[in-house]
Amino acid sequence: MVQSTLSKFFTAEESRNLRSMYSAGDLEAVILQIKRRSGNLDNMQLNIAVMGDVGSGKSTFINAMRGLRSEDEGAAPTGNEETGMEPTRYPYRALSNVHLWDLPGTNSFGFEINNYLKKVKFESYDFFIVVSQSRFRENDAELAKRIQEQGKELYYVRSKIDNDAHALSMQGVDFSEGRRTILRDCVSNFQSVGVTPPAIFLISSFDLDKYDFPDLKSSLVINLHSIKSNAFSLSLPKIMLEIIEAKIRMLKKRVWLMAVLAGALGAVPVPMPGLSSITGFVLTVAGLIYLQKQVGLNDKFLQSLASKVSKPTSVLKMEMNHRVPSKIPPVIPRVLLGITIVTCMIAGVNYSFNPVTLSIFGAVSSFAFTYKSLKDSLEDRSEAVQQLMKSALGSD
Ligand SMILES: Nc1nc2c(ncn2[C@@H]2O[C@H](COP(=O)(O)OP(=O)(O)OP(=O)(O)O)[C@@H](O)[C@H]2O)c(=O)[nH]1
Ligand SMILES: [Mg+2]
Repeated sequence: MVQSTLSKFFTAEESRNLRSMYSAGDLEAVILQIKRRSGNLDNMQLNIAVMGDVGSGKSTFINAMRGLRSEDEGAAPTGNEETGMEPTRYPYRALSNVHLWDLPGTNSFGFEINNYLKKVKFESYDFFIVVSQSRFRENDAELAKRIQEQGKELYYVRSKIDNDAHALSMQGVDFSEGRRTILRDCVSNFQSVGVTPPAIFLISSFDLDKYDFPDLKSSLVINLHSIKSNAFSLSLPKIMLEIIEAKIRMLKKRVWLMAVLAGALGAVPVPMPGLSSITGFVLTVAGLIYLQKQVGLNDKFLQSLASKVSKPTSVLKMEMNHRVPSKIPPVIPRVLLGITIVTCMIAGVNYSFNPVTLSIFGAVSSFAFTYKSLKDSLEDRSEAVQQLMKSALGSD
């Protein structure tokens, strides 16, 4: 369904170039190219999820947005027509590269919200329109909460307001008075569950010139740029991950090979206790230096990048939320010490141990030590690259 994050912002050729620039070790060029793109998001595809309970009026709303009636060709099926259990995409031609996704009703798969969110791939949408009819529902609040937790925004749409208007007039209540009451009620319901009240629109999908329907459409146009920018910022770690993943996969294989080599060296019977650990340690340090070069994070690089993105190096480092992984992680000396002690103990207390047992111990401990240290370091570094991207391109 929804495309990969990288291809949402870059063409296939640009994506290939970004990956090959990173493989060639030019992390700075990758970051600067992505920064350039952040200034021009016109071609970005924006996915708007239209959510809400079964029958709340989602499909009719999408048709209304697209200027279609239910019976028109290409319109979303509405009412009693069979509605799919898969999200369906409809182009919103009034805004280029914007798609409206008709999602199954929130209660379509039972009432377990996590199950529902997983099924509809909730995280893949950039913006949300939650459609609700006749009264505020628990599900609306829960959805809004989940959306805001992702750092994304939503519009809250009270649909079928023509029915409310009719009911109000039957009771002799002025619509603007009723409208105020509905809005107040929505706001206080959101607040009572700790949700910042979103923009609220009272609409009828049958009266497109009335109520808040025109307002909703123009708000979308006005906010489009900020919605796109927010989506782009939130996507930066994922974009970076997609760029670096091929190289990280390759490096994982190398980590494995280095660990096997350390294990093989550790198996060689040596007269001096602890020597196999030292061999493993030396190999691990060599591996760490290699990973540092390959992943491309060091002080010199950070200084150069900081000047290009106009941010102090210290801020970049801090926001990376990681130590600059140019030093040996503090856990290594401790692990090494532990291994040495254990080796010494085994060798010292049971000096008459059979050499095969000692070889097996040396091989396993060297392998495990090297593998764990390098794997952790690689994971740290790849996460640091993602954080760095966010920090280098994020606003202050
Ligand atoms: N009066 C009135 N009826 C509406 C409005 N919007 C939708 N309806 C009716 O409400 C019923 C359900 O509308 P749908 O658009 O199919 O609702 P849905 O949320 O897509 O339903 P599911 O796909 O089954 O979850 C239909 O009979 C629509 O004609 C509206 O603005 N006013
Ligand atoms: Mg529907």
